[in-house]
Amino acid sequence: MSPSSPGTDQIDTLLWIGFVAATILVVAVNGALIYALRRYRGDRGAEPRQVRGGRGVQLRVGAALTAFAAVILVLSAIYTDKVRETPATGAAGLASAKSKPLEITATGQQWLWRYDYPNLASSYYKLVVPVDTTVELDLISTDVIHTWDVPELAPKRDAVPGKVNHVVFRADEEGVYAGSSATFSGQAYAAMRTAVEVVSPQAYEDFIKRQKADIQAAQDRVVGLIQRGEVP
Ligand SMILES: [Cu+2]
Repeated sequence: MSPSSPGTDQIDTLLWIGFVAATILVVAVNGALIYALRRYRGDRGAEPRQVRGGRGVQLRVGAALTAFAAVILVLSAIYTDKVRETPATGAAGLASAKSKPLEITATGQQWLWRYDYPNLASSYYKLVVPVDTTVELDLISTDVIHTWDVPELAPKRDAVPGKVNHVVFRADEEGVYAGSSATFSGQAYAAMRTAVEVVSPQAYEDFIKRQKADIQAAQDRVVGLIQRGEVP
């Protein structure tokens, strides 16, 4: 994973903590087994000698394992807490999102994602957001449960019918981030992908203006056709 937002940094760190802890345990347990096997290997056919550990050994090993578990627990709690912090819009971000996050609605429906922006523009599949800006996605669904998952930018979250869930993230670098619908939501769920394009605030403003103008032009055309009687 290559984290590109403050929250995913912490998730990445958590994954590494878990991985290192698991590695230490695997090496320690197997090392102890191999040591014990070699050290106390009896002669072939002879009865091996019995070894008894004292109470002190048990306590010391128990204490060491407990301390190890406690360290992991505390680290995990700290980083999990940091993941939940809302990052603020930075200096390079969208000016109008400095005091409150840029709010965009993401609608999951079988089988695509639709994004509605504050100026009534909308887009399908691709979400365009400004860089260094706190974005709040309001996740809703029109049919079944979908999961919005763009791992490099945010923790994944469900879009549940009749409920609004929120994802808050701030993309630190411009680029395109791939995402998917991470819960089985019917036949074509595998094709229900999404992408987040992170652009400069100016490019974002241009994009939503263009989208809105295109939508308006298409609506005008349809209204014109109906008025001229060209649509039955
Ligand atoms: Cu889905």
